[in-house]
Amino acid sequence: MRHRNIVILTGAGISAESGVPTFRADADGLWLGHRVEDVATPEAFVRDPAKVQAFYNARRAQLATVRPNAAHLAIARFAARHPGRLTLVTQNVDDLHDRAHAEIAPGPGFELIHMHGELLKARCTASDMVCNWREDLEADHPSPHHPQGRLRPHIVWFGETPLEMDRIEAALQACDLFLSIGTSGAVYPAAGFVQAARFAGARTVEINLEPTTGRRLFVEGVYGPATETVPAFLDTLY
Ligand code: BV8
Repeated sequence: MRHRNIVILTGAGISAESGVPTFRADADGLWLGHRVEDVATPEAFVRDPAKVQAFYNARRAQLATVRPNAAHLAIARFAARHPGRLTLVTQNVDDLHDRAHAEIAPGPGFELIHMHGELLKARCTASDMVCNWREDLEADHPSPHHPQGRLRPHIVWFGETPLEMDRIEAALQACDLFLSIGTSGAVYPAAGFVQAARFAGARTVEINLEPTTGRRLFVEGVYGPATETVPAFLDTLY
């Protein structure tokens, strides 16, 4: 085993070949056809809750039509046999990693962290209680957890604090291999994880369709579609 403690960061690119659209595909800088500030900030939710809920309702409903791809499954197969620690930190709010690891049970050292939340969960605005949620959310959706609460998507919007940062930082400090898969490195703090990994002395590899603007922060780069590059790269680890 060449590496004991591994951190894998994934972004929208790992789900692209499953049919889940990436964020920065449109040249006009729109985010899935919307301006970020109109659908992915707390201010947007206060200003126009119906628009924000509809944006997430459509993405939540789309999950029923997609499946994990060969890249998700390759990570799950690796997690099943890796005897050390494997921390999979995803920026994605889809459940494709969850489904892959439900299909192929991981080893004891595995953890999956959704640092930007999950489409299939809702959060009470009064109690912060999080519950599984598969249906549409209405603009002013009463919360079952609190009489004054409303249900919002359990999503980390711009300007909000990502989830599980302590666990992520601990994993980065202990890692000897850091893989960044299918992310443009446009959003912080996720885009800064590679620096923490390098500071910890880890081997750093960017695996993406093409080199990103953060390419120079990685010692190695592997380029091509994730369904080809991820299984091939993980095979080199044993
Ligand atoms: C924070 C959930 C403090 C929503 C997302 C002013 C005010 C407040 C904050 C800021 C500010 N200025 C800057 C900031 C920080 C801000 C930020 O980074 N802004 C950017 C725009 C500059 N960040 C925040 O606000 C974060 N919070 O900073 O709090 C803090 C910090 C540290 C510790 C404590 C507190 C919160 C950001 C979270 C926003 N929510 N998602 C939703 O999904 O609707 S972000 C969203 O976009 C994703 O989750 C992801 O993180 C991000 C980037 O997307 P990617 O996954 O990289 O996708 P993208 O389309 O960009 O790239 C896809 C890549 O895949 C491409 O490179 C492509 O080549 C590749 N690809 C395509 N196909 C394939 C492929 N690769 C392989 N195979 C293929 N087939």
